[in-house]
Amino acid sequence: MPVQQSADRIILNHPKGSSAEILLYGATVISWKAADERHAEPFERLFVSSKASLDASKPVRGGIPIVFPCFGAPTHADHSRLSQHGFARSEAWKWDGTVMDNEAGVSVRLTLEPTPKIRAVYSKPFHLSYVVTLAEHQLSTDLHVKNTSTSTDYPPDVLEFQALFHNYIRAPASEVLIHPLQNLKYLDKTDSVFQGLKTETRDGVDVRKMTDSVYEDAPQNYEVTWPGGGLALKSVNLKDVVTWNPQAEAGSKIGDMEDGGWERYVCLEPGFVRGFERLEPGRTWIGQQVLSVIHEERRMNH
Ligand code: TA6
Repeated sequence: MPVQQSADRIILNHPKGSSAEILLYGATVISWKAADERHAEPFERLFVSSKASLDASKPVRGGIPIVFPCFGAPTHADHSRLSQHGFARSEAWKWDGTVMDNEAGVSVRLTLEPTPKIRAVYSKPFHLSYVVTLAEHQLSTDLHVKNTSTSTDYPPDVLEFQALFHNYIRAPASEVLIHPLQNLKYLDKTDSVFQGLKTETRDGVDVRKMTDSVYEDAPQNYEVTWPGGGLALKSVNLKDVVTWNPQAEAGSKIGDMEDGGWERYVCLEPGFVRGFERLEPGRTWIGQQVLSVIHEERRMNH
């Protein structure tokens, strides 16, 4: 069966062998398995900590949590009562059906609307829908944000938000290189002294030391590679990109991080997180990413 449902998750199976698993909690993709030309057997592409809670008690430490409507600690008055990275990753989403089921891909939709619990901390009207599409060697995630305000008051009831896909990519962290980020401006969140923007000088960006960088106005077309493997990531409407690996320094202080977990992933997170997207009443914004398997050993532009 291409789409299987259980009480807490949805499992997608592609006829060519790839698979994906999505928790209703946070609409968090917690598994994506795909083969490549050198490995006929599909294998796991995402990292989920063995200490992660999958019981809806806290956001999942791994997979693809959705960050919405604020990235990091809230900085906008509309988000002031929200916790870090907003509520989308810690709410129960609703199953909304299979969108597509054929050789090209298997695709499902989940939705999230204001609940009493959300309304208690966030007053803006919105409708989120999230489409996850599995192909033989690709996983796509599309977040649709609609401003459902029907207010005719002036000024209009604009929805101001940030959004990001917090991808935990399974990879040997000491060996990954990320391209092409050279010459981009970025905020180095590990530097507590200098809070301005730095310029990336590296051709390939590694995460061998603690890394938490927010790149602005990025190319939306990246490759994460390591000897023997890699993934390509393309995004649409997600102008910024974050690279994160806490290393032992910060990773060992994360309660639900498995021992040495930081050695087994790199986060590459496309988002709209510098400034706020502004959505007028009735309008819909779509942020999309496509993760694709890289088959051969290569580095972008090398
Ligand atoms: O996207 C990077 C980041 O914002 C880091 O600053 C880091 O702390 C991480 O996300 C994880 O956040 P979390 O709230 O999931 O512990």
